[in-house]
Amino acid sequence: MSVSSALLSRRVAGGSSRLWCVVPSPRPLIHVRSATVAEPGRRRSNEEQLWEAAGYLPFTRARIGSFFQENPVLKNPFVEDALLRGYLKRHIPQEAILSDLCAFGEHVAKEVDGWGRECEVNPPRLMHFDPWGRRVDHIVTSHAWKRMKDLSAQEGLVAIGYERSFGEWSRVYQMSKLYLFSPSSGLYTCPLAMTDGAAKVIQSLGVSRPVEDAYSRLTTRHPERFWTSGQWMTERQGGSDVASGTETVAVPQTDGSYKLHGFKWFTSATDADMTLTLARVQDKTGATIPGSKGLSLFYAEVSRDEDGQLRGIEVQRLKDKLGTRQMPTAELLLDGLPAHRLSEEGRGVASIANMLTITRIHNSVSAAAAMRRVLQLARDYATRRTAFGKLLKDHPLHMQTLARMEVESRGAFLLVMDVCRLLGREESGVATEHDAHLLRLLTPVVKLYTGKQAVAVVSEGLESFGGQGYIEDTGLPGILRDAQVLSIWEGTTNVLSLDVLRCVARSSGMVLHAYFSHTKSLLAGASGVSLLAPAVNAVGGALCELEEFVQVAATKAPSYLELAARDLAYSLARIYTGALLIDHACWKGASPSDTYAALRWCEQDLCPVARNQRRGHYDSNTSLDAALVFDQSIQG
Ligand code: UCC
Repeated sequence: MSVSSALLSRRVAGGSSRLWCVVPSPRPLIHVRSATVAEPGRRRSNEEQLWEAAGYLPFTRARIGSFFQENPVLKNPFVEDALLRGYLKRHIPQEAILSDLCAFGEHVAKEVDGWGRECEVNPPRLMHFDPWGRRVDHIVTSHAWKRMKDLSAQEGLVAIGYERSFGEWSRVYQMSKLYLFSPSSGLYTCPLAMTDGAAKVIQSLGVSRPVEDAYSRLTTRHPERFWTSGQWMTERQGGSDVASGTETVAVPQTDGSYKLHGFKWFTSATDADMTLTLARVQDKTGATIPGSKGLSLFYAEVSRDEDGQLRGIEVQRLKDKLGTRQMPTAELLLDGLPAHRLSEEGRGVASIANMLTITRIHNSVSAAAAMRRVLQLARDYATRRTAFGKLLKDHPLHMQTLARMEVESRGAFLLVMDVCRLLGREESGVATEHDAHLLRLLTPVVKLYTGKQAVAVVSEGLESFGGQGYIEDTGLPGILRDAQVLSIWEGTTNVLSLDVLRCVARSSGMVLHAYFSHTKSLLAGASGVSLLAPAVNAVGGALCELEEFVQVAATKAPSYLELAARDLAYSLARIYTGALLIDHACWKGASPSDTYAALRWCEQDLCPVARNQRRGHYDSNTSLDAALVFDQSIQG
């Protein structure tokens, strides 16, 4: 058989004939690295000898080809992020902040990202027993995980929010830093979120004994003093329904302290130094009060006795999770854990709510950061990867896909930063009542919306690397795995949608009033900008629809609003984000891309709740929904 006929006989069904119509002088399809030396002891086939005689080398004989795809390179995430730099230049043009973020971004790209990877490949493990059979319950973490703790203290990743050196903008500064850190942090942002939340709770309840020292440790910049905190809320019965699912009891001690007995089912970053947790105080007969009114907030330190055993805690096992594998998550048996009550009896949920606000904001920062990271890598890759004769960046369809991700990512960033701005105003004492209402409403909204967006954008981002996006040691699949948790922990999408309804009801609609008036004021600033007119009209129209929806919904039964809750939350997020994008595009330092992003965002259905209301989705179709979900019937 001739070389050419041998090649032709290997033609693949449906393959491009271009490759095969070079007969009678076939060219190697791909350059091969030197493969001229036969492996010792192996005779060359006739076909191979023919190839050699013709001066070509068969790729099939080569050990490796000469082509290697350049990998995407992580560059300084601060320098690479035009929106972040623009936002900060607009609101806090302080040299100290900008230079700190730039230097930190460089450190993240050059070194910290590698530690994050190390956390992923060396996940924590639980050492239940020592070699002599003693129960020790040691959670063994990687060297990189420990370095993250020191780095977090040194960089002030929690402290900045409490030092308040930049007044009402301190939270924006802190969260910008966490935004740079998060995708490279090996999930260390999780313990930092809870640490920040614990500091906030302690501050709101009063920094006094027994938590004075703890507070100073949570907010210090000294690594040797720095503590992280846990947030042990979840029990087997109570993931979302904490109020009725919490079984842990607190037994009063004669010195005024308590001992906790219960089982915490899902405790994140369990190597923490202390925790805040909920339990029911037992009376003298051992009875407790059920529901939310029976829950109190407790502070406990995680410590060991002289024999090296954990005081009052047994680590049952570490969780085997889809993602966040870098971080120890455990099931804990509390068996007489010494604790102090921080809240009044029965005010546990209300007191820990501050922690929920903070961790939900951190969650949103991580979501926006995950989107930004996958985009940074994807756009770098688009300048390195050639397909169909040109770089990916020169394929308009590829660029359209990345641009759509960019719009989502920009919207998420502005929404997150606006909530951080409101938090900073509240904490520095300059917030109006209107700001406080907005913060309460937008916290569940930003968490639920960015959590969902992150999964969609990161998933799309992986696809932009083709098959490599699915290969574990590129580090890309981990971004998707870790994004998936963002819509689950700290309240699922539906639980947070119900929280939106809760705050509307508890404020007698004042949170919505603040929302409408602030969104209108953002739009008013853009009224004379003709380029933005389509976006302004779209947001203005959607806002009217939303107001009409609210008026109608106010006359309906609670079940109507409950069915509308998710669509309502999405509408609140999309409309407000549209207004923020418009507002940012009006800033004097804005770029044409800021205008383009605003226009693109506002092309989507900004008010799905009005659309679905008109379709009658909230009337009485629960039974039809259930019938569809459980459908077993075949007609005819
Ligand atoms: O722990 C977890 C993982 C930790 C990892 C953290 C890292 C995250 C960031 C990482 C970045 C990488 S996950 C477990 C988290 N669990 C949840 O999120 C629970 C979800 N369930 C809820 O949110 C529920 O809605 C509950 C538990 C709040 C419902 O409880 P109740 O008792 O039924 O709620 P009530 O009765 O409506 O509210 C009781 C009080 C009220 O105050 P008062 O009595 O003064 O009127 C409410 O106004 O609590 C107040 N309250 C709130 N206040 C309730 N929710 C809030 C809130 N969100 N903000 C302010």
